[in-house]
Amino acid sequence: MIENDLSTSLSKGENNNSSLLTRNELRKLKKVQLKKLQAQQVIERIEKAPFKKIFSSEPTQYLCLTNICFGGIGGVTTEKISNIFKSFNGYLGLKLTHGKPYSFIIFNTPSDASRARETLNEKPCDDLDGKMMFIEYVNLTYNNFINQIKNSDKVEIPGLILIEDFITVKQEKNILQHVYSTKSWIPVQDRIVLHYGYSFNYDLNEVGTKLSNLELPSYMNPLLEKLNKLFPSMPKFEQLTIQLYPVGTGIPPHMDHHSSFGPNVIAFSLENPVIMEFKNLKTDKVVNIDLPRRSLMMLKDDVRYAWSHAVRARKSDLLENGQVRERGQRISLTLRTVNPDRICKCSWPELCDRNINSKS
Ligand SMILES: O=C(O)CCC(=O)C(=O)O
Repeated sequence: MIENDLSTSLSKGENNNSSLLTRNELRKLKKVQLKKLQAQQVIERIEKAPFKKIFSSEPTQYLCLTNICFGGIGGVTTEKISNIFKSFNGYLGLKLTHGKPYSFIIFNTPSDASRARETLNEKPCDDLDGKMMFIEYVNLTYNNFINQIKNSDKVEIPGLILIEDFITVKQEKNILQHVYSTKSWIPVQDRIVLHYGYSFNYDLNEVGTKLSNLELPSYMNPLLEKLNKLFPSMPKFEQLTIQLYPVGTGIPPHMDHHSSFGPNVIAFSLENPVIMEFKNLKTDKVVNIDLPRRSLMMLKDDVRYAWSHAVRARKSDLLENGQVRERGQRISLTLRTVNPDRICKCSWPELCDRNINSKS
């Protein structure tokens, strides 16, 4: 089936110069076209829609990378892909999908998108270990893709990674069973918390004392294994905080102490979603991000070192589509590494506790 499509597309003259190619070049070209068709067919199958309905032959401002997704070959990350595209004029942002084989790049205008596509499409990419990107224009009438893009392109907080459905339903059930059967909860303001590895000093947002239960609970293992696969260079997490937020409660704006903790802070959301409020401490820009149930949020770079985050204490959240969502009880699991020497070498000295005695 794919071979047939391939011969048709080559004979239709989509590659007009194919008759001038050597046999070796023709073989390579066929291989590339085959991979491209395979990627397209996977999308058609997932979307249950034909290629022509999903993609446009005319440039639009939205590019779809049909064979690139989060955690794919070479450990694709937001940074890797945004580094590739941000040198092009009009680059606005990207949405990597998780669990689906495609991603989106958003440009200001169709001609901006077209310049990037012409440069990168079907060319080996050094930043992706030589892998080629197959790039198509998203059809503006294909709402399933347009909605996914629109939900993501309004704001990008540098360093914030959100992976939906990171935790399976079964894993969530298992974790919740364990968490709810634990007796050693500590009250903090209106919520209750559990600490593993190290305690957490909520007055200073810094690391507390080393605990006797240094091991993280074994129900965390599947999440840690998945994390290691996606981010192989991630160091071992030494501190886990579990928080139970009854409806109406939250956590005040804070930034995890720079010198206590390492460059990556990870928080999982269980049982119910919540809106988290982020504030850029230099510009005061405020951005609300919806953290879905069973998602992973990673804070690194700017958002780790130069933004505060908070869950406002209230009983409902206003969503971007204007709907009000009632809150439900939420459990969060926060993972941190601990800086052994309590020294921070971040690039935000003016916001770093090595320079200011911050009690944020
Ligand atoms: O509830 C959360 O997801 C985040 C908790 C948090 O900000 C923290 O543990 O510092």
